[in-house]
Amino acid sequence: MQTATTTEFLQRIKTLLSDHKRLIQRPNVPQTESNGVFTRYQFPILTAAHTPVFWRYDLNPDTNPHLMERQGINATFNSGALYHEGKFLLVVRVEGVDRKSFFAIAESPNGIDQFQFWDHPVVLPETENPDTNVYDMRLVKHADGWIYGQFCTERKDPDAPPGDTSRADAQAGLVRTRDLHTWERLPDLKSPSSQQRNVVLHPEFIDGKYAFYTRPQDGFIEVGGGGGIAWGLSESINPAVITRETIMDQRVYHTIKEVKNGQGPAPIKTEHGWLHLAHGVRNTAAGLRYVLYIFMSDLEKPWQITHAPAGHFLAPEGEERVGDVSNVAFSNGWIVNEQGQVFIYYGSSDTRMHVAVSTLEKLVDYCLNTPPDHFRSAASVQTRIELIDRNLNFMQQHGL
Ligand code: M1P
Repeated sequence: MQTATTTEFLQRIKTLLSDHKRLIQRPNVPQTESNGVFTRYQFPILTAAHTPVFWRYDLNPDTNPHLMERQGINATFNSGALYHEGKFLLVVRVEGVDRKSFFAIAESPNGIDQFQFWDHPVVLPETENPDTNVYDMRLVKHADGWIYGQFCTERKDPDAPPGDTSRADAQAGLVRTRDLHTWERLPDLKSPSSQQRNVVLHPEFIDGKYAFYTRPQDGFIEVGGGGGIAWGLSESINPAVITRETIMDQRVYHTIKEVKNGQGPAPIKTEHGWLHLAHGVRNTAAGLRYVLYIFMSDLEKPWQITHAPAGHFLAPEGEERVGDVSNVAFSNGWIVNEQGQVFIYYGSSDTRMHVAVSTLEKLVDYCLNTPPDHFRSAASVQTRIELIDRNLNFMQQHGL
């Protein structure tokens, strides 16, 4: 027979579970305002509160009589994405209160709500040099038949002077899987750069080789002289070794990618070229500002950019602007469905996940027909005056 205390304890668990279920099942709704390029959805699709109750609480009254959260979750953000067997899957960067990130799969039937975590996080095999922290996985279905995960593996910099407990070394970790349950760890990518982050595998072979978008950097935070999205080829994937990196999208003074940039998810193939989503970073008096931008590269030569709209495509707004690292929009996952809808998954301020929805047709149009950057205020004014004059004529003709 259950005692009154046990009954009360079980009732508290039931309340936790039903609150959680209500959160997961809350329908998401498109925001009423849209800039015509994409539509944001009103609610974050994943927050720390979306992680299962049984990941955080010890549910046994003998070992946790106060029903306390024993292993809190701090954030759920920067997720890779894959449409697999009819499901929208995110490989989420989950960060515990212990500051360690790990990966966990959340699935949704429609890509905009009901994201539910699988019962267990991903068990990521380690190399002989264990990762201290892992984050920001990109998922790529490659032409070779495997699903690859590329992520940042971070370890303490072995050359850090004594007493420097924050200097880190970032490299590109690689795993592969066929079912997203069992993962094979491959050696970390070797490249000419001392550090790497935001490394993404191109989904097709190029001249029979594996191709990578990389982000060479000199230090853990500063990219130093090596900044920009780069391109490199590797004869094999096990191990992946790039001997030559060429910058294909460089940082530029007084733009949204002045300080650094990085490839987002793997590009999407369209009849007009490869469609890319990336993040650009600039400095402000309030710290770094991360925004998303889009560009297109040549179908045969994906390292050659053909169209580059000026400025940001999506910037953090409203609650997205506030979090553990404020003023950050970051994306490493997007999905195209059979109807050509594009689900853009982005993390805000290193805290939560959102979705914005567009279509391939709109994104290609945005890419091909948005004016490029002319890098000077006077040139920007000129480009805008051309638009204004065309519009004033149109309005006059149509009695607007
Ligand atoms: O904190 C903002 C972002 O910082 C890093 O991005 P980048 O390598 O371009 O500086 C990453 O750690 C990313 O996860 C994070 O969102």
